[in-house]
Amino acid sequence: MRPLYPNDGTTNMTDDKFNRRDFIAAGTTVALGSLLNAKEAQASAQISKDIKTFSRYRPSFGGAPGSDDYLGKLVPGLRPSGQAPVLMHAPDLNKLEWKMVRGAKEFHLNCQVVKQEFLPGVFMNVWGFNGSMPGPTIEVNQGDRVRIIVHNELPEPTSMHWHGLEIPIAMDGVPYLVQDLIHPGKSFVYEFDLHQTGSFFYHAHVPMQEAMGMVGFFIIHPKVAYDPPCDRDFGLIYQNFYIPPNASTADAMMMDWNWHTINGRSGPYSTPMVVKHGERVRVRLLDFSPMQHHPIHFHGHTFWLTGTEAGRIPHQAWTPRNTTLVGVAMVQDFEFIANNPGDWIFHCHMVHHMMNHMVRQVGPRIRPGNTLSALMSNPDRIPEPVDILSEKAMKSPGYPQGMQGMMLSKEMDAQAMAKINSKRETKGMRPGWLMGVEGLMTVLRVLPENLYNRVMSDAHVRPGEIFDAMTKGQYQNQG
Ligand SMILES: [Cu+2]
Repeated sequence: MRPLYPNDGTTNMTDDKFNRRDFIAAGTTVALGSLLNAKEAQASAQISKDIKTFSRYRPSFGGAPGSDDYLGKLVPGLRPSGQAPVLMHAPDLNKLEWKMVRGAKEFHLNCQVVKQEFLPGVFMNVWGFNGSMPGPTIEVNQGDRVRIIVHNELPEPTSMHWHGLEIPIAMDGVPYLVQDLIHPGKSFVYEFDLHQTGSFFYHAHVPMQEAMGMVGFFIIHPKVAYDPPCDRDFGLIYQNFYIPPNASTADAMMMDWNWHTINGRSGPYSTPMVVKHGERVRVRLLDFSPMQHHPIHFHGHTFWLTGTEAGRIPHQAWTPRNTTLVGVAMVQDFEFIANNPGDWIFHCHMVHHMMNHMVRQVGPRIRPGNTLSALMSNPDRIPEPVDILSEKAMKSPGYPQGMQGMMLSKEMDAQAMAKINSKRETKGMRPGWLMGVEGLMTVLRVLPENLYNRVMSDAHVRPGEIFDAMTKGQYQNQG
């Protein structure tokens, strides 16, 4: 075979077998060869550059560990330093409104039984605040004085704790030890000053109420954003519940779980986080599962652990990670430069946490064409379950049990998918993307500016359009 590069000294160009046609072919190869050489040289120069410097627009190493730019550690966002921080966005959750009353930001927190939609059309009875589980976010500033009036609309007494806050003992919310229980129909006024900053949270200080979902974020921002400033700030609360297959009410006494939620929804109903290519992004992870810890993993980027439930970590102690273990009642804040365009999965790595409503051969949700409400409306007619073992693939030894139909019942699929895909945050993702996102999984989308604007506008976007454009590099590369 003729060598690819005739000019590399291994081919005798005066060989008498070398005819005119070969000459033309060789000419083409020479041209192709120099083109390839040029391309290789370019690639080699690029990788040397990517090792030495950090680019906010392409995956890159950024110099020696210990340098400020190493893995983007201290690379600022696109907004300047010295400004107020961006507000936190917890997908699928609201903020708790306040009014200034007698020198304090006054909030009303109503403890309630809540019907929370875990998946489209799948409503679960849990406990929360102001119509939502988890509750709405309290978001304030360092130096504020807050007054939080807690109204108990639950069928039993409660008490509220402000997790991580250094406040006077009478405000700490532990029943009997520091205050009397707040009885149904009664209220209690908590009031205190805030000298801290960070990702804190509030929760009922009654264990079984915690297991029923009674938690919410309590975010305290510094007046001026910490350097390097972030362009985006997200918050995610991880929880799990045991809800028997034929029921819709969480059983808080079970030391087991089969449903998982992020901000009150299961994947793929959790709304993706959408950021612009090149931005600096913070994500605050709070685990408020009753009994389960979550190793949270993020693809395509390396992030820096910059805070805990106790507040900001000094730069010197930040650690780079791809997975971070968030224990019960812990928070991990992390930051990264979104320099790798794509729809990146963002998930707990425990295999059983990447699934929903795990059941075996019981429950209406594995009976094709049946929903819980259909079953409950006609309890005399119990439909046949799916005989998973009659299916060929299921005869393989060790094939996982009951893996089918974990996401949604078949009857609900079309409607549910339409509900999920009608959100602008999901526009242009691959058709069928939601089959790969369940339980404690969500998606963080890093979109180049032109694609970001298309997704976040009202434009109709074809399924797969944005993903295709990213894989084909059809965007302006600012780098
Ligand atoms: Cu987990």
